[in-house]
Amino acid sequence: MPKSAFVAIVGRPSSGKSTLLNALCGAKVAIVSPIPQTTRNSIRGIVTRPEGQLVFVDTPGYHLSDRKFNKKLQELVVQALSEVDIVLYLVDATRDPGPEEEALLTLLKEHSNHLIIAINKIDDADSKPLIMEEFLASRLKEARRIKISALKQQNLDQLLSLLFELAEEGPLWYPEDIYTDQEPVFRIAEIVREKAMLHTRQELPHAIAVEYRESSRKPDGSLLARYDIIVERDSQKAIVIGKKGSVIQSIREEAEAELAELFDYPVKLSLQVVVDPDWRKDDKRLASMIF
Ligand SMILES: Nc1nc2c(ncn2[C@@H]2O[C@H](COP(=O)(O)OP(=O)(O)OP(=O)(O)O)[C@@H](O)[C@H]2O)c(=O)[nH]1
Ligand SMILES: [Mg+2]
Repeated sequence: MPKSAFVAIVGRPSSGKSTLLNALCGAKVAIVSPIPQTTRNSIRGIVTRPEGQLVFVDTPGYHLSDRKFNKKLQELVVQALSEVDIVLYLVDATRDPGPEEEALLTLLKEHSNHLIIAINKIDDADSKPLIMEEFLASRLKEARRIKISALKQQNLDQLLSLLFELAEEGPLWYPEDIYTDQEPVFRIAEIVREKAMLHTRQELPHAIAVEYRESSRKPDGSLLARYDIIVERDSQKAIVIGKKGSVIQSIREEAEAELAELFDYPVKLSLQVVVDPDWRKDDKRLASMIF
C-alpha cells in the first residue's frame, strides 16, 4: 500500500514557502517574489514518489494585521491547518524570530504530533540556523527539525523522507503525472500578478490584484485571455502602464513567455488597468479572489 498525506506549508511572509513548493514539485506551481504576502490562496502542489503521494498546500504568509484583507489570508492558514494530515512549518533563518513566529507557535501547538519544522535559507550568508534551532527546540520540542535551502534545493530529499515517515498508508489522490490542480485561468492570473508585482516592487506591489475577464480559443489553438490589473489609485495606474505603455508591455511579454513554458498551447494576453480604491475592503471581490 502506498502512503499519502495532505501537507500544509505554513510560515511567516517571505520565509520561502512557495519557492519550496515549486522545488518539491519540480515545476512552477506558485508565484514567488521578494515581496511579503505574495501568496494569497491555498495552492496545491502534488509530489508522487515510489513511497506514495504528498499533496502540499501552500498558504499565505502568516502576517499579524487587523485589516480585512490580511485577516482573510490568516483565515486561510487556519483553515489549511485544520484540513491536513501533516504541517510543515517553514522558518526563515535569516531573520530573528518575531511576533509572527510567536503567533504561529501558538497556532501550531495543537499540531505538534504531526509537525515538521524546516529551517530555510541556510545557503544565505546571513542565516543563523543554530539560533533559530535553539529557539524552536525550546518551544516545540516534539517536532522534527531539518535545515534546508529551498532556493538551492539542499536537503529536500531528506525533507521528503521525513514527511513520508509521518504519512500513513492511503490512496493516491491525483494521477501520478499531475503536479497541481489549479485551473489555467487562475494560474495565468497569478503569473500576470507576479510580473506586475516585480515591475512595481518599490511602489505598489500590495495594491495589485489581477482579475479574469474572458477568454476564447483561436482556430490555431492559442488562447486569447483578457485580465484586469486592479490598482487602488490613478497614480498607481500610471506606474503600471509606464511611459508609452512600456511597463504593461513588459508585464504582458514576460507573462506570455513564462506561460509558453507552462502550457502546451500559446496564451496571448490582453491586459487592462482598472482603478478600484476599495478592492482590499470589498467582501465580494475578496471572496472571489481569496480561496
Ligand atoms: N537565499 C535564499 N532565499 C530564498 C530561499 N527560499 C526562498 N528564498 C527567497 O525568499 C523570497 C520569498 O520567497 P517566497 O517563496 O515567495 O516566500 P513565501 O514564503 O511564499 O512568501 P509569501 O507568499 O509572501 O508568504 C524570494 O526572494 C525567494 O527567492 C532559500 O532557500 N534561500
Ligand atoms: Mg508564497
